[in-house]
Amino acid sequence: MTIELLSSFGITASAGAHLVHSPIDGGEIGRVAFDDAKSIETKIARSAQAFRIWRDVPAPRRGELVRLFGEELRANKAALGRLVTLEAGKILQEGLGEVQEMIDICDFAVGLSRQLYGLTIASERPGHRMMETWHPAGPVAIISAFNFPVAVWAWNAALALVCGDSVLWKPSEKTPLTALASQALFERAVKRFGDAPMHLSQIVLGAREAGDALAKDVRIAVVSATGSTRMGRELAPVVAARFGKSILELGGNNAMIVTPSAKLELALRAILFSAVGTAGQRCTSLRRLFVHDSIYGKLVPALKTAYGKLAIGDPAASGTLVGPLIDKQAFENMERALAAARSEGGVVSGGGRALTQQYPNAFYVHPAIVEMSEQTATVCHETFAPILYVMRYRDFADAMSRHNAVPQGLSSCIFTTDMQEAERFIAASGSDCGIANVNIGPSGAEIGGAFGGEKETGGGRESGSDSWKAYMRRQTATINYSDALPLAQGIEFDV
Ligand code: UN1
Repeated sequence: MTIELLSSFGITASAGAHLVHSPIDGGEIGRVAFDDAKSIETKIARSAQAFRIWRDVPAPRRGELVRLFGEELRANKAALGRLVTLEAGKILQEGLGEVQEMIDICDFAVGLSRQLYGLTIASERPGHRMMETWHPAGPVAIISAFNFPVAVWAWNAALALVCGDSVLWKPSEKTPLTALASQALFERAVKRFGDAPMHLSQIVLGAREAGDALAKDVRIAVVSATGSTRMGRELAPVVAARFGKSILELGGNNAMIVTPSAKLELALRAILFSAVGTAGQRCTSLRRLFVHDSIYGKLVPALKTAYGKLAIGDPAASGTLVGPLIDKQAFENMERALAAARSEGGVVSGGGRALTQQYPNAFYVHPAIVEMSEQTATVCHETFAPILYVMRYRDFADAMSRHNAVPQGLSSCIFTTDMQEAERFIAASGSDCGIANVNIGPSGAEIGGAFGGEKETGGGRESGSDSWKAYMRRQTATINYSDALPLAQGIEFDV
């Protein structure tokens, strides 16, 4: 199946020292060669060259290339979605959803290509005008993670391309095939477009060293990195040391508060999708649940019953809701977190490996619910697995302060029909996260809003709203159309 799928994109992925495994059964699905220092250097030089040409192409014309790419994605949605399932292990519905997210951001970027607006500003001097122009920033490096192997690249690439930048993509070493397939679709769009510069979008394959090489290089204007807080902590100072710009989308520790007035059936469905969807491997996955004491006895048992009915298995099969974890290490991290939570007094339901007989080389797990009396160190740490820590609360202000008492600040939500609680949650003194939802789970954001978060999440914003500004440089121009030369601030300076 893999070979046929890959060949539909015109790729073979059969040579190279790096083996790619499917998390579905642990089997090998391809081989790729990593770039060495020399080939990375060549690619950066080519990217800089492509940028010099692309920045002068009118933005609406640049949008046309992204429009064509969106068409390729539409035509190949089923195949690319299937490949995402095969390589990242997410269920087919989510694989398709991920490609839809790529299509959506392309549409957004096409519209944006005619709306890269700057301001006209009133000058304090007579016969003068001030204006602000957004210019292309330069080559953009995109470092992406295995869990959204293609959509996160597209968020960045679609915007960067209409903004006049070239892009270099280092995908996770766990998911190079979906990257090669996306690049192949992009090349088809380039061909139809006709006169785009060569090497406008390139892939750099490799592990950490490849990311380092991109972070260090002064020719790369923007480094957009998605991954763990640890990765961001190492990468950001390298980019900052050369005064490059970075867009960081790092760890999350997303919570939900369920209040006495909440519609419990809605909350239950939202909890399920956000806590066990993508096997708990979204940066927006629900990890902490604060339940009001008065409804705890109703909601938590219902949740446990629903967990007991989850279909765990082959993510390509229809009806499956929970696919495998990405690899053995992810499973070990889950085990370690559950053991630590137990030692801190947590009561665990679920957890442990599933389908071991059928898939001895893959890592399927039973999603876990862990009832905690306190928000311990383990709860404050992001474990990329389906573990939901559940805590009781009595007082709303106390729930709010515990909600914010973690190092991460990506996504958050409240289930309530009480207007005061809803407004307090999204007020300045409410959730400290980049995303705050009311009666919606923390995951599955639409592309139209800015995506990202605060604190250890890194502060970057990608995707919708005015996130595009991070891919451009701002220039303030003051034009004097008078016959005099008045100085600002009324300064006199005459000989
Ligand atoms: C990620 O997990 O890195 O909001 C991105 C969501 C998706 C994107 C998640 N649209 O869950």
